[in-house]
Amino acid sequence: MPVVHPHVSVLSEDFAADPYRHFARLREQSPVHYEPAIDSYFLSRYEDVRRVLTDHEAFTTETLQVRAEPVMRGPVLAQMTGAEHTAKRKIVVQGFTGRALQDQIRAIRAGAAELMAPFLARGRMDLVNDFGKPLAVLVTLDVLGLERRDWQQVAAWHSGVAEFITSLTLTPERRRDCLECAEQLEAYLLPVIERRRRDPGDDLISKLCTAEFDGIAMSDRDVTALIINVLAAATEPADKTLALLFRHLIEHPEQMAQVRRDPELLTAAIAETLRHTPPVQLIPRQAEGDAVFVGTAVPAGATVFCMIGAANRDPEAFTAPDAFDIHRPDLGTARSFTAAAQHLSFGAGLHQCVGAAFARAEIETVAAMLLPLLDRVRYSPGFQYRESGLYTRGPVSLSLDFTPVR
Ligand code: 2IO
Repeated sequence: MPVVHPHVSVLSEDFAADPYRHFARLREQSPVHYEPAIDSYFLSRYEDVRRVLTDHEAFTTETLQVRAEPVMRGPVLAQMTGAEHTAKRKIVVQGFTGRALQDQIRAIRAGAAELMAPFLARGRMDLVNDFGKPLAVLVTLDVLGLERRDWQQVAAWHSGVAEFITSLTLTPERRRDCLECAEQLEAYLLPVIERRRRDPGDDLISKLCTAEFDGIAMSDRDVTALIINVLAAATEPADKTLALLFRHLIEHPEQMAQVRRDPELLTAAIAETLRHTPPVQLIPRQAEGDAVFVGTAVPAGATVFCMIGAANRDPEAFTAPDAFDIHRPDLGTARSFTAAAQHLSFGAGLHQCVGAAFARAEIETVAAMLLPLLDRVRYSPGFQYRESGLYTRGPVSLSLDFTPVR
């Protein structure tokens, strides 16, 4: 029987209010923490998390069949293995690097400029709700080649899909609503896919429709799942990362001043934001066989959640891990968006985030535009900082006052 620690439940309100307060105790006293209510194990040590993510044969992504496929309407990239995975991953990587990425950066600039314009003269903006969330959806629509004018509808369907994949528990009613969102999104996408097959353009959907691997093209179901996968993965963490970056820089005025003076430091600030407060806090895997961690056994078939926030704060991996420090020598900024990253915020191993370079470009582009325009940026009077989410986590809002720059 697994040991249950009644004093710390990952599902408690206390944990949800501030997970970071519990990480040290979990790593030290319950590094393989079992939650009976959802029959899952939570790993919090850096070494264990890295092992699970990199040993993709012992810890598979099969759990996504129930955690993602119902709303993705088909298999996503992370579920695939072998030759199929290699080929389809290559196609998606191509859609997010090189010339495609250069075009995307132009679209990000244009979208960001348009969205921030009405707030600049006012000297007040909620970085999450006024700016980050709509921007994340608009940018993703541009990348996919979907109509910008449908953004509110797509955003609404997306939140149902995101709720499904990022919930540890769902009531039957919420589950039904989420599935309904996914079905409507699928119905919206199918005619688009049909049109792109006939008349492809430069966008990612066209690439997915026309790409071939070993002479086999992707089915409508494959393309649908990959579109919804990209929609969720590019939208859900984006506003959170941007807001967390500004939160850290406001809380550390000396580091804010350094980044303003030397914009080259922005990359390090984003990498440290990802390490310190990862927007994706949990990555699920399924144990293929019986496994043992620091003396605790995990049975074959068990669901194992990698706690990214806890692993990134492990003193065995980073010195003074709770400090936000863009100059930390163990961050390895240059590697932070590649397979050699020290932090685990993009995962690790075979299924490491395909969008890491895109994510970096997006946050860097937008933050570099915002910083010079938000002079003396600070929290609005009476603003109370609050985060939400266990799976993906970020500020509920970030109301900022600033001196408009003419
Ligand atoms: C549906 C949490 C949005 C991914 C999942 C299989 C998506 C997969 C992730 C991230 C971010 C999501 N998992 N990106 O954790 O593609």
